[in-house]
Amino acid sequence: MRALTRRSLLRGGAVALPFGGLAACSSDEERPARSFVESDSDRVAAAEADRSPGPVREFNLNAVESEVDFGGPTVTTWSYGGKVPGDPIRLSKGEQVKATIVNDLPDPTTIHWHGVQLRCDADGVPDVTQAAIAPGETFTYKFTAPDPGTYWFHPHVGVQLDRGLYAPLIVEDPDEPADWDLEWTVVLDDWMDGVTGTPEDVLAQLREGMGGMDHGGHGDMDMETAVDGHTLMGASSDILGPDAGDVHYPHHLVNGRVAADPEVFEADPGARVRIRLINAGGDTAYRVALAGHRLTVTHTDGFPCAPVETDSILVGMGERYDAITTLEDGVFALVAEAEGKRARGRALVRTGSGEAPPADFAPEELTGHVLAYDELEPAEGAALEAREPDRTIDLELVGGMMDYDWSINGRPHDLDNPYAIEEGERVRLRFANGHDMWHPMHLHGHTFALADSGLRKDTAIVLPGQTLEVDFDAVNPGRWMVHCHNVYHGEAGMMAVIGYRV
Ligand SMILES: [Cu+2]
Repeated sequence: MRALTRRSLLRGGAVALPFGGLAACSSDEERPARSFVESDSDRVAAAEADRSPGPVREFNLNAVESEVDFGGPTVTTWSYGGKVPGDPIRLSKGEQVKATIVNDLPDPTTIHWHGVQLRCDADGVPDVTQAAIAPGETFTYKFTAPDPGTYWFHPHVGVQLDRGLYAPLIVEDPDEPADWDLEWTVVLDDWMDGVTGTPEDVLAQLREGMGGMDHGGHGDMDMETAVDGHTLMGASSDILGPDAGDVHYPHHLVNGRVAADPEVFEADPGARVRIRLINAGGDTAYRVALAGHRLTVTHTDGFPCAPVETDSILVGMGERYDAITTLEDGVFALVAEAEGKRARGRALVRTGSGEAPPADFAPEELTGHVLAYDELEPAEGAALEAREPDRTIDLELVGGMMDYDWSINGRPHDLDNPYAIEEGERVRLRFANGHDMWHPMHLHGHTFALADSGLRKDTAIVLPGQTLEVDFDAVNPGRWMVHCHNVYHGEAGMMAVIGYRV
């Protein structure tokens, strides 16, 4: 599909090609790759200098294949340091991450620092911002983390994300008045690796397409789900639509533990806890609730919002929410329901004596109020300045399960023909989804604002039939991925690049 690109031709010296001479280049938005800011350019270095890089904090990461115990099931998988999730990286805003990774995996890998407005050459996208790190090799990422918040990191190679290669990245704000006593980072993940197969097996089956199968899920929301190999059919959701997910996962992990042997968060009754929710899943949105509690949402994708109370929060892949709650006295389940998939993961909160609820316990808050984007607005100081867009880029989300041919604008995985923007512009992305599958769309290197409300996010759910507009300020030169964070949709082709013109 990507046999010979214009970029590779140009690099190979065949510079005499006329514009428009290749079938792939039909729009005036498209230019040879050399017209765009390179990730190792002076412009990228200058943008980094503008961040006034603070003290350097060093971290060592080792991507390894090893056995990992989920509290019952033990699997052989890939992770950072043999732990799932990997150890969190914590630092203060303005400090520099210096993270050295040793790749002891059998395959090349990279690290993408999800949500961080970082220098482009540290963004971890193979063939766009760096060469992938070969097995046995070492690579050092060094970047300033300018904005406080809840972020995370994972590879950007193939479907490696759907193994155990993920960990939180927490950027603290020393100036933030702490309205809580304790913090609890809660990482959600759908798990199949080493149990029913590998993510590569899953992708291979999905790519066979569903032309011969009844995909189901149309209409009847009470329909049972059905499993065929790695494929799950009939996962319908009253929020996400008739197809909430397509992959069958035997486990849903909360902080690397199965529901039968969950993590227990211990605290005193009355403690105020800041929960940092991260969805590291490959194909599962999670509806999260804490039994017996309401949650006050304070941050979306790292950035503060005006606080809103809710019973539960739906978290798409790649999204993060911070929520505060005051703990009651007893034992409570924090449940992550795999939306539409009739399966759950959980952790427990223990502040007093009492029996833990059974592993399949479903808190009533799960069927209470689910937070929606349109209830949220940015906190004071977190909003983008009011401004009309200088440029709008239309990104049509196309494809389907029949041929598993996901793409943006019908150009699967087209990384060599960036959508052009100019530094200093206010850019609007218009995601148009005319199909019955939802997509969590992620932009690298920027935190956009939903055009309707101004809510700051870097990953936003685009519902079936919805057109979602998001705005960002082009203040971070380089080449930046915009893609679906369903790892199988992304790898199948729902990925593009936005490039700053030189
Ligand atoms: Cu998608």
